[in-house]
Amino acid sequence: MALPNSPSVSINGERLLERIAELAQIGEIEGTKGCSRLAFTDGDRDGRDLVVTWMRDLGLTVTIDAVGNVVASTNSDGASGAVMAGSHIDTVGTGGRYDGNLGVLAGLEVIEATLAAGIELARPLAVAFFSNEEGSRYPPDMMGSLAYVGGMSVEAVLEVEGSDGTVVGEELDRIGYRGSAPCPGVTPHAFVELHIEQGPVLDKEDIQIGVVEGVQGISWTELTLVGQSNHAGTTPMSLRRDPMRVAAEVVVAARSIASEIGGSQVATVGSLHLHPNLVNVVPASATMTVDLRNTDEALLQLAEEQLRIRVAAIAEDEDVTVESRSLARFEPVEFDERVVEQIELLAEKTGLSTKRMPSGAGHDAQMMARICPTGMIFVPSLDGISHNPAEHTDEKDLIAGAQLLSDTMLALTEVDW
Ligand code: HGY
Ligand code: MN
Ligand code: MN
Repeated sequence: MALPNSPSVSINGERLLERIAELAQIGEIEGTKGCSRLAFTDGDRDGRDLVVTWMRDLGLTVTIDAVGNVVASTNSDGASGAVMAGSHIDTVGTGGRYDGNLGVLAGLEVIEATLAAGIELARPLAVAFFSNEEGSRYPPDMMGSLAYVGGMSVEAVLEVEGSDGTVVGEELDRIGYRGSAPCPGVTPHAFVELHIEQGPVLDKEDIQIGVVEGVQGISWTELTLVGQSNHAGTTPMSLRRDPMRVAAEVVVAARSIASEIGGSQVATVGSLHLHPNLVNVVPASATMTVDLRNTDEALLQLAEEQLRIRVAAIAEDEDVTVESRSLARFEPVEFDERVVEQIELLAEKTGLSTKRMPSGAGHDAQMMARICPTGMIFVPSLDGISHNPAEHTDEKDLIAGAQLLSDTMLALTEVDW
């Protein structure tokens, strides 16, 4: 489905790069290019304030919903029926400056360039940033966009307790972003997210654009292992009920499961807390998380089942109890082929090299795909590094991605589904 004469506008790449740099100063991590703006912290609030100011300076209609999702539209009635770009501006604790931020600021740039050129479009344009995409402080990830599409109630979101003991609703009130716009939100005509790949494929294969076909399934589990705290010096090994021994073998088991299943299967133990966490005390308890992902739902379920079986066996052998809590569970998502093809055709028309690929990372687009035709554009991440302050994408790739986002958004204003 090609639209040879769809409207187009040249984005202002310098303005985009300046905004990325200015936003990155908020929560900047000393001595690095990265930033730390965990969801609903003061840094997140300050980042939100800056982007909302840019939105309002453009004369856009800005809505804030009950979980803090922010949508800016060229239509005074809001984003219903608009071609929407978006992503997130919250970061992990050791984040880079492009993860999420690029998609939001590129969407804003497309709108600014289109308004400046005085181009009349058949449909409005909109750009959104969704709350708490990362899920690091408050699980699940993609929390705001999940609520936006009706996958999680506002009430459930507001009562989520974070890893630091704070509660979402109170933090939203504290930073002033518990809005009044309806959630679930209005349905756009289409949604397109520009994002860095965060993996090594495009960089290694020297390809400019990733045409994303879908997002792999995600399973986050928190395990609370309870044994018996005891003296490190006097307790014979045979009498120990040591949750750290169980945790250590769970880490090895998770990696074995990933290598046994192979393919796209990945497994990560990203957080582990011991209590009382003291050098001369056999721990009383260990709390850990296991992140499993696969593009294939059946294989992801197999990985989850294998984890359950092995955790139970190790814990039984150590006489340690296990409490398991699901923090996030999303099945694999496929994007709308009509949007995927549009991105591919426009990239090729521009002379950009492309590769169709799945996304290893979760994204707000995987939620928006539940309510409207959705697609994603990837640009290369140097050495595939992300969720790391050293995250880098070359300026020419950032600008090429934003221009393709613009071409795609404007082309989609002409498409009737
Ligand atoms: O977890 C993820 O994949 C995303 O960064 N929230
Ligand atoms: Mn992201
Ligand atoms: Mn991320």
